[in-house]
Amino acid sequence: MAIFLLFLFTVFLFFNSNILCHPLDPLTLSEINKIKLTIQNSHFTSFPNVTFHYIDLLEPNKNNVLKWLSSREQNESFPTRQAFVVVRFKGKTHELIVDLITDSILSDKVYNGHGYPPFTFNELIQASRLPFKHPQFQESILKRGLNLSEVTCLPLTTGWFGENVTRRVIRVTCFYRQGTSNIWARPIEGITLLIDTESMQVTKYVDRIRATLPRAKGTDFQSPPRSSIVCRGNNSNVSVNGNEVRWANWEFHVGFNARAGLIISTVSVFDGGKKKFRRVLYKGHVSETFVPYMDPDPEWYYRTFMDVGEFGFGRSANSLVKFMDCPGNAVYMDGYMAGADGQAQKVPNAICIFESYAGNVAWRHTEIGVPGKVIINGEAEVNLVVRMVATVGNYDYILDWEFKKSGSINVGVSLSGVLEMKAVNYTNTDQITNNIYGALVAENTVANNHDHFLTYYLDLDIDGNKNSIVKSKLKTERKVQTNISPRKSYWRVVKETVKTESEARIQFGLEPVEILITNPNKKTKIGNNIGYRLIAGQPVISLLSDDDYPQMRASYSKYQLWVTCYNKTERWAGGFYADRSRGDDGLAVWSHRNRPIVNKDLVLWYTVGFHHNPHQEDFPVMPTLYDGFELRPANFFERNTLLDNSS
Ligand SMILES: *[C@@H]1O[C@H](CO)[C@@H](O)[C@H](O)[C@H]1NC(C)=O
Ligand SMILES: *[C@@H]1O[C@H](CO)[C@@H](O)[C@H](O)[C@H]1NC(C)=O
Ligand SMILES: *[C@@H]1O[C@H](CO)[C@@H](O)[C@H](O)[C@H]1NC(C)=O
Ligand SMILES: *[C@@H]1O[C@H](CO)[C@@H](O)[C@H](O)[C@H]1NC(C)=O
Ligand SMILES: *[C@@H]1O[C@H](CO)[C@@H](O)[C@H](O)[C@H]1NC(C)=O
Ligand SMILES: *[C@@H]1O[C@H](CO)[C@@H](O)[C@H](O)[C@H]1NC(C)=O
Ligand SMILES: *[C@@H]1O[C@H](CO)[C@@H](O)[C@H](O)[C@H]1NC(C)=O
Ligand SMILES: *[C@@H]1O[C@H](CO)[C@@H](O)[C@H](O)[C@H]1NC(C)=O
Ligand SMILES: [Cu+2]
Repeated sequence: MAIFLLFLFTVFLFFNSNILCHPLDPLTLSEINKIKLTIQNSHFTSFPNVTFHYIDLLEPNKNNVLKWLSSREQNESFPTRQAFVVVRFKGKTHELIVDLITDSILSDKVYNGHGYPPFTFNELIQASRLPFKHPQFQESILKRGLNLSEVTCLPLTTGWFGENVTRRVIRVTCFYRQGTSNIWARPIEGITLLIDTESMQVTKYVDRIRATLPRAKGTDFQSPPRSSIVCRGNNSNVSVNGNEVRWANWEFHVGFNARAGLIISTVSVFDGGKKKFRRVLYKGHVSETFVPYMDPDPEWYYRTFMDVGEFGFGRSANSLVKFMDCPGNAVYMDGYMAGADGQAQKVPNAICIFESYAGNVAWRHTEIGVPGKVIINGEAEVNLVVRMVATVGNYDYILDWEFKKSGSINVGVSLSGVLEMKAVNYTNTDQITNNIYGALVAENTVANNHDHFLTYYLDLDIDGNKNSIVKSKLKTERKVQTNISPRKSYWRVVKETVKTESEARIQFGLEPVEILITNPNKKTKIGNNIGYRLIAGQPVISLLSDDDYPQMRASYSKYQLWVTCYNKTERWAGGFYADRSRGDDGLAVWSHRNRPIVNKDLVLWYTVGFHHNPHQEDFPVMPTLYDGFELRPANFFERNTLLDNSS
């Protein structure tokens, strides 16, 4: 959770190299600074007390973007260029729409619903410094025989547990740095600090229990640079023009914002048979994450993070490291966002794009049935990967979008980083008699059980806006005519078009079913509906009970797939104001309207999930663990498109 990564990379620039070429281009550095000025010169008279919590492009309407793209040669000006800004002023949350053509505030609405926008970095830093001035905390550290100068405190969002929320608050938890750079491995257990971030004061202090501080030895993960890196030449044949990427048979737009981080949009694939580009995905990105810990103790129960909404993957984006995060042939893009004061900040190299050859086969065949010949043919698989890495406190999420020449898109995440750990007196699993809510991974160190759910927003437009969802169920059939066949069973495909949003909540792994996103208005030459297939990853859903507060806030995590009708404002699965939310905004609420979804503009919401029951190898730092999903053409092309596009 939460933290200060951005500070390492914050650079203030006074020039702007970005030239806008696409209506979905992220806000540039100079645009962000212009927004700040517009708001500064507005009716917020005491500007220094306005804090910026969110700034993002307010996208033009989808139809206008699509119209612009289809006639871009004739039309230079964008449909609109506006920003959506959330500021806090005198204890209230204001939602502003700022027009970037006229430099004016088009609207200013006070938000009175549940939940709050993300904390600013300043708030997080101030909160994490407060314990050091608190006499009871100093005493607690002294009592434990520790040196206050070696203590690091970190802010954690506190969730919602049925209370009437009137103030923004945050928790702070502390660690002992001495002898290690892996601060998470030396938690100072038993202390709870609650901080009112409006007044910046400690409002609750509890020192409840003590546990042996885990030792520093063996916790460090720093190591000399590896020499095993294979440097390949500059063989990427990817064309990056502004934020637009063209590679092999693909063209798409790469965006970035503070909340989602990497955003892929207006994706089209070239059809070598039809000799034209065809649309696949209007927009895709991580919409929300949900990371609930499975420990009901007072120091732990509230750890039920929704990192994207409470903090932001973009705000947690790393400057990618060549040869570690991305190979030598990668090209990079920067990311821009606003600080608490509204000033633009840059994350250099926030995104990398590279051709990837992992030694795999795209297709092959050996034919020996042709008399007098042995025919061997095939193709090596070379893909294009777009990547960003978000480090949200202890965890690192490596987010990949991989485009294949076959027409498939692989989307996935590799988890790495450091576990959240709890200090205990146990030094051996044999001593444990009570429930420790996790696993002993080192002496005096429990790594708590938890989940990771990453919910993707996928506005698919398969060969056009209007799509349907078809379940292809595989049913075992026993009605075999025994007079003509000795077989007793086989499976056949039973296709069902999903009619409504409620029918489209799908839990994988219960029955053999393929999910197709079809365009019911278009068929292949031989009469099949044009479509794409969703190939799901591990079937993982939340196991919390429905009436548990974190589950109410992230109720969408009960199903791995949801489908809703496209609505421009319905984008953040956990609701826009995720901090201290109550689950009254978000995917589950929208889906309960139960709109018809046949031949409509549809949005898929797919959750990549992990139940993380830790093991010793995850300590002191975790080797990557991958899961994801594939969007694969299904009667989209007339045949294997690799044959039509091969050079
Ligand atoms: C800003 O807030 C601080 C603390 O709440 C207050 O003391 C100060 O007067 C405010 N400044 C303005 C210009 O309103
Ligand atoms: C150009 O874009 C503007 C603004 O969206 C629109 O009003 C106009 O009709 C467009 N012109 C053409 C030729 O597409
Ligand atoms: C406490 O830690 C600081 C910083 O590492 C060090 O300079 C100081 O000597 C330590 N104090 C004691 C009493 O060990
Ligand atoms: C929240 O406020 C309502 C209305 O003021 C009150 O009825 C309710 O008891 C309060 N709940 C809690 C948990 O304080
Ligand atoms: C851990 O051991 C210390 C010292 O024996 C004791 O004071 C403390 O209560 C123990 N903590 C727990 C949680 O049992
Ligand atoms: C490799 O690619 C980088 C980034 O596009 C470019 O700056 C560099 O000149 C290229 N080097 C060679 C040897 O082509
Ligand atoms: C690189 O891409 C361009 C345009 O897509 C294409 O014309 C060219 O043949 C490609 N070169 C290689 C070596 O693949
Ligand atoms: C779009 O979604 C918002 C938020 O859920 C809702 O208020 C609005 O009524 C929806 N619009 C339509 C046309 O359904
Ligand atoms: Cu984990």
